[in-house]
Amino acid sequence: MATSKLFEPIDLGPIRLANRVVMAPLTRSRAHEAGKPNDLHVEYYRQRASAGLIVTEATNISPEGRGYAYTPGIFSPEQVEGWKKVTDAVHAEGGKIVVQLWHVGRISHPDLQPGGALPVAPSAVRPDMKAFTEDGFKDAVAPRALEKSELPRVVDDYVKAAENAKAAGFDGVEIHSANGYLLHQFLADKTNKREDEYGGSIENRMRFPLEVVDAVLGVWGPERTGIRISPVSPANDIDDSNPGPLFTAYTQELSKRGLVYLHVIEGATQGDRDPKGFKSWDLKQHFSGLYMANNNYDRQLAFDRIEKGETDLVCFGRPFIANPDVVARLKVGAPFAEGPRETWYGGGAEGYTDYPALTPEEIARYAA
Ligand code: 8OZ
Repeated sequence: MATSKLFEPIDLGPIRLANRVVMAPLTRSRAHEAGKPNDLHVEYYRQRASAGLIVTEATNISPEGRGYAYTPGIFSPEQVEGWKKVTDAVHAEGGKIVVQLWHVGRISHPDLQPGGALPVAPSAVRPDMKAFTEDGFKDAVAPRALEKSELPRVVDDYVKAAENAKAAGFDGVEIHSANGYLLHQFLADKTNKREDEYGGSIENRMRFPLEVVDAVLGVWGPERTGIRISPVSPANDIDDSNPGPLFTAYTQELSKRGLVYLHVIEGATQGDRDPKGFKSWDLKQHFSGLYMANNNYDRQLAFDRIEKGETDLVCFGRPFIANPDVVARLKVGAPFAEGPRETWYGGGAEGYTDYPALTPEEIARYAA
């Protein structure tokens, strides 16, 4: 049985986490009915409540913010009701759970938009990719650039979602500012070509994301608001010509506002942790709250980075798909089961809620 600080409690603002293992936001596309979490979601998250903290799958703040079939939302009363059952189940197991607030921006498709409208983005730059619709994958289209006069309405959608998150019983929220979605599209110069005060300089490109952050802080306060960034992951055709100064400035602004944690996808998702020598963890020195490291962590690396104080929390993603008991397995050094990719997205219980935890006998055997 390993002893590591990874398994010690830590305070996330006013919330005490039982350990420093975080379940990453994982899109699983099982909300088949109007973006409403159902009984399967309740069971799935309940099974995984031994994580110190669960960050839910990315959750649409508005119909416009939706970019993938079968993803859940937090804009309708029915969705709030569905999430309330999830948070109750996690809390009953002694777990903590925050909801990840998501607007995909240009990573959508008219088939997924109200009235078949174009997806919205800072600028009309078409992503080079396919969108996941209810009729399968379709080529992405050029989005419509948001008018400056519309931006307060989008901010208000975040506020309503944040308020709904309170009604749904979450412990806090994580703002999704990563992986090439709306907020990242404003930050990055490949996708932001605006000529008003929301584009151009770093200060201007940060303006809209920070307006969203400030609005969400108005609902939850800094101690219950975290944020996720991915400074150099090429996900969703995003790129910036100079990510170092951009993400340093952004981190400093977030730090000034006292956000409780900074969740960083270090390097390229499922790839290099420091592509082109960019060490995302250097951002920790610019942030006063807790630092949450993510991307391909294994047990040893998690132990090492926590021990050296290089991270405060370690976020595991894929292991949580096929292992509801990630923490117990990490404690005894048991191997992780692998879940086949075919059941990662869509479908029902298969490959979702049917992965067993280790039995007490198995745990004892690994611990010996
Ligand atoms: C995988 C598939 C669909 C969406 C992200 C929300 O990258 C996602 C996502 C991941 O943050």
